[in-house]
Amino acid sequence: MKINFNRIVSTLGIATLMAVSAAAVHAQDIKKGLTIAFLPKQINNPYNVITGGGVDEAVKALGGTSKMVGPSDAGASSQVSYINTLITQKQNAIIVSANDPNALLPYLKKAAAAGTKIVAVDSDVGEEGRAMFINQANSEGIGRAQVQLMSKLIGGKGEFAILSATPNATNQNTWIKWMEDELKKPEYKDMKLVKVAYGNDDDQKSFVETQGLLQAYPNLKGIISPTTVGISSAARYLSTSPMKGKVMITGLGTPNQMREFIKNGTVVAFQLWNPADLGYLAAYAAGQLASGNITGKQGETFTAGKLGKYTIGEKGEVILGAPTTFDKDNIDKFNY
Ligand code: RAM
Repeated sequence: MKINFNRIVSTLGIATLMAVSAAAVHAQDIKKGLTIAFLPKQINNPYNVITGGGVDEAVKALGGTSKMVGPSDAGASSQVSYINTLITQKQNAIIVSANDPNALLPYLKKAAAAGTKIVAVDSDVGEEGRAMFINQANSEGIGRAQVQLMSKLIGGKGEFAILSATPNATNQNTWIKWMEDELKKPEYKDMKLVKVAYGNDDDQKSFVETQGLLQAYPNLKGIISPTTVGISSAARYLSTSPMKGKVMITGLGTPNQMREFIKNGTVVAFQLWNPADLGYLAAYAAGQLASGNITGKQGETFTAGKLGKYTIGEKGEVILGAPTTFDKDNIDKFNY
């Protein structure tokens, strides 16, 4: 066979040129000196600190400046004053996880009118209040999986309660709605949801609420806590209670906060996604929006650095991926 070296060389040349120009276009695509602020539900929650780390990493990779600002409590209107300050500072984008979507809406609209791109992450503010929502996983899937896990843990039988975050948190309320829907299936006919309690993503309040649930419902077999603050407080309470081993706690927690409770047998299994990846993805979305590369419309695609390419779904939603289930066999593989 005759090898045509000229052809190989020129093909390689074209390929190299294409790669170089693609990289150049990509670099030009991002606005210079981006300013991106992350406003979590509360700043002193390890989950949000990890998410903020992901935001910082991505904004750095985009050549911009990031900061995390927010309240120390997850109260309904405690995020408002921060939005007002960010408007005055003319940030290019705000990434927000809402404690109460209704309380934030007018202020986020004001920010958008002033040219700031709004990306909701973790807990949505509703379509009117943002260009995109970066969801950790499919909300229906998260809700259904929590009930499936609880059913497995208590053998499909008995009373259980939910220990949620704040009463107005969009994410927890959406998940609870799907949990209730899952419970309608015939295979759960012997399981009964007796109460939804709210620990407000406050460690002490969640601890006291756990104690209250165990006292009020002596036949309680389980607690689902779909919040990293709630599940770790509930596990801490249970770990020294005579009900340890008799009541199953599951929900959404960070492996680092839950490790000791898995190891000492208080908790058998729980779930979460990587909060750092969530922040990283949200920051890339914010950077691409602020650079005018996307608008948040369904079907648009964008690249999110090391996480690769994402397509915007219905109502501006982008899903990070499927959650992980942690137990004693895999928990040590995770460090967040
Ligand atoms: C808490 C917050 C957050 C939620 C996680 C699972 O840290 O309520 O919004 O996504 O738990």
